Amino acid sequence: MRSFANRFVPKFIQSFVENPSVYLIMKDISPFTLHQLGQMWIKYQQATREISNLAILYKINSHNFKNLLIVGDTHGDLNSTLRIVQPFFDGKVDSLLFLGDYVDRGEQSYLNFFFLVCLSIIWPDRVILLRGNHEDLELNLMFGFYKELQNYFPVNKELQTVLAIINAIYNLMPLVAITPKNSVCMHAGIPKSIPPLELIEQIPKPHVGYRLITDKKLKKELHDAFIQVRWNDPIVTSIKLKDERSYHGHFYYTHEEVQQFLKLNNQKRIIRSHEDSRGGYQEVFSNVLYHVFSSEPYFGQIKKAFTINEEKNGDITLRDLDFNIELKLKG
Ligand SMILES: [Mn+2]
Repeated sequence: MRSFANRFVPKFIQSFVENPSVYLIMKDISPFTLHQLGQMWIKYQQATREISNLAILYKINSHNFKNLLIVGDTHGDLNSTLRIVQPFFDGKVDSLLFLGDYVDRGEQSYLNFFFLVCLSIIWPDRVILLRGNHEDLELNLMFGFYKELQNYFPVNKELQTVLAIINAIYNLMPLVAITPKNSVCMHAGIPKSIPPLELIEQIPKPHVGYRLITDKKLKKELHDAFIQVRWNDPIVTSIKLKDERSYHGHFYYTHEEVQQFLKLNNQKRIIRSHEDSRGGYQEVFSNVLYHVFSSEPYFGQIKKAFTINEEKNGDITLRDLDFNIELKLKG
């Protein structure tokens, strides 16, 4: 079992992380008080501050890098999450990178979300949580998380406090991570403008700070990038659909655009999640765009879910949720 870091972590966070499945049976009773949730937000804020650049574009430190596990959408499925994090606790991987969408659709969004936030508080440089399109209160109203929270917090005033805490955490999450083997990881994909990574780095932190940007053109570019890295989908076609809207009402990007983006930013590949219709894994564009989804089973759409493992020696493997090797992608 991975030991807790020396830094001060409240006891309730430690006991939750040590035995999260105990809480799975408490459907309508929150394992945390409002005060504890507030403490989690403060601790998360401190943890993100400790690490440079964590809020927007996180470069995984190649100095300490050994073995990284990249995880797709888990959507309120704590059972899948608990299988996925096991090799981290067993010391088989030393870092976890989650691509977003921790809440909605599944039945345990509340526990799934705070379990991951707690891991990130304890190991801020080893457990990285990117923001997906479902880390958004408006979406949570429609896709289940809000309703689940109402069960835990039936008193409206309390519910509003909890929502404010959750929103504050959403607004601090990084949007893109770069691995030591030059994989650009983000929830959905590249913005329509095919920006340099330096532009993405300028997205305000917390993500609500756009009003402070006076340059109107820049403000729009940054806001578009903030939305589109969490929404845009790849499209397999030779026809360039530059202005075509995707299924989700955002934009498509092509194989050619992925190559352009990688060349511009001197990176090797993109790893993303977001679309359950692509199943647990897909090599969307040969060698340059990999899709991974990590919640199982997922409304009959995904029978088998996967994660991607990047190792120091350059091996990149596709693994199932119990860390068994399915396929060698590179190495
Ligand atoms: Mn998504």
